[in-house]
Amino acid sequence: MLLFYLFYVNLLLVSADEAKHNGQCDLNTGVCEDEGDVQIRDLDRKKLLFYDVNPPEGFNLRRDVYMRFAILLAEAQKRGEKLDWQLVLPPWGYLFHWRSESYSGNAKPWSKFFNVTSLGLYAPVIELHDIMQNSGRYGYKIDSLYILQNYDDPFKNGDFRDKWNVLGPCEYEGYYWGYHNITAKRVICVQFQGSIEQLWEIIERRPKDRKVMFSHGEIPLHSSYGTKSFWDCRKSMQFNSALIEEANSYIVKKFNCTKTKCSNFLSIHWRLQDFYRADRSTSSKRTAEQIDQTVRNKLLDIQDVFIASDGTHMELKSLKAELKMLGYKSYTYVPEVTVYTDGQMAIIEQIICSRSAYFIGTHESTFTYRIQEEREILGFNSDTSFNSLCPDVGECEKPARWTIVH
Ligand SMILES: Nc1nc2c(ncn2[C@@H]2O[C@H](COP(=O)(O)OP(=O)(O)OP(=O)(O)O)[C@@H](O)[C@H]2O)c(=O)[nH]1
Ligand SMILES: *[C@@H]1O[C@H](CO)[C@@H](O)[C@H](O)[C@H]1NC(C)=O
Ligand SMILES: *[C@@H]1O[C@H](CO)[C@@H](O)[C@H](O)[C@H]1NC(C)=O
Ligand SMILES: *[C@@H]1O[C@H](CO)[C@@H](O)[C@H](O)[C@H]1NC(C)=O
Ligand SMILES: [Mg+2]
Repeated sequence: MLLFYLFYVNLLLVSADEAKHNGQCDLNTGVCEDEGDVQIRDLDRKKLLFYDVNPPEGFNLRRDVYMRFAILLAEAQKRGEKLDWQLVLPPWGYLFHWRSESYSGNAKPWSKFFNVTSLGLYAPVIELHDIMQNSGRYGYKIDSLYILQNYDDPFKNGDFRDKWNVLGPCEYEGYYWGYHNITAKRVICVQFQGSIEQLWEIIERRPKDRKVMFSHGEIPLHSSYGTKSFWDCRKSMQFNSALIEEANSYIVKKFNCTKTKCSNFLSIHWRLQDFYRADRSTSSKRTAEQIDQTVRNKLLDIQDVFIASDGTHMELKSLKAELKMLGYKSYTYVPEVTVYTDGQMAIIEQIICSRSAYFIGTHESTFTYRIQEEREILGFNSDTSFNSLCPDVGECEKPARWTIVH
């Protein structure tokens, strides 16, 4: 096929009087590849694993989906298998929560949020734009795109077990992260449940495939949640250094703390907006009261409270007023320069929370989970991290403790 292609192109070349080029040339424009394009062939020798995630999922769940794929690949390579595979980092398109960002269609690379070098020390990763820059002028074709779907009845016969089942060719309704020039040679729907390790079985259906994509990457589950590999991967997810610097300087300025683990402020993650539900949410009054109870019960020598929240201006004003009445000084992160995007500001707030003496999060929020993990990595006593606000009404559940494994 490739031979035929080159031959055909060369014929065209000759007729276009551009015989001096030996590489590939665009059939429409007659433009021939330059030296940079030679890298494509190197990339072509790599096998690439792509995935996308259900559009409504937020940033912090997506971080967990990344970990499932990164661990899948890293674990295989530790066994000496799949050494020629790389994981393509799916750029960050428009997310529901990023309100102030107009949807420009420009998906953001991972490097805006994370240190990709550090990710790469755990698993072989590559940013999508790095592939596209080298994709030549022919657009980009994925060999097989598998669209994962849940089973209608995951607990059939009372047990949830690993399984998958090919349904057949179907349509992709996604948008390839906004890249109009990516297509797939074949699109296949697959019912799937259970461990992500099963993806290798699906890939092995077509051993010649070099570029394989899974849509709905959130469906396969961790095969080893909370294990050492889980934490090794989690540790490699270092944030972009400019965001860390920004959080550092905020912490120095507001709390005069230069240590990693600060002792003089408490932080909370007060999740509202789409999370709000009468039997799950905590009012500003009850939030302030719980902070005060914590400080008293734990005998913390703290007057400063950092608030991370997606609440409205009014909600925050109300919480700050409640805290003031109880004798606390409260802080929110407001950037001095508007160079940071919504997603980046959320990370800066997470970093600040991860360094406070004590943290209280929102029950069942993945934004909170990521802060708790960060605190485990920094070596805080778990008692200071796995706490969540009790809702005004209803039961007050204790958060699960996923403590670090070294
Ligand atoms: N700046 C800021 N943004 C927040 C905060 N809490 C939530 N957000 C925004 O809302 C998004 C949270 O959505 P997710 O990442 O899905 O996390 P979650 O909604 O808390 O958790 P799940 O929906 O249970 O997965 C973040 O990425 C932010 O954009 C906060 O404290 N500060
Ligand atoms: C990214 O992470 C690597 C590995 O931990 C580190 O050596 C490097 O300094 C980091 N880059 C930046 C810009 O901080
Ligand atoms: C595909 O599109 C992206 C931007 O959407 C562009 O950067 C890239 O050069 C294009 N590649 C090809 C092969 O057309
Ligand atoms: C900041 O902390 C240092 C010790 O870590 C202390 O010497 C200094 O007085 C503090 N500054 C303020 C303004 O509190
Ligand atoms: Mg969410």
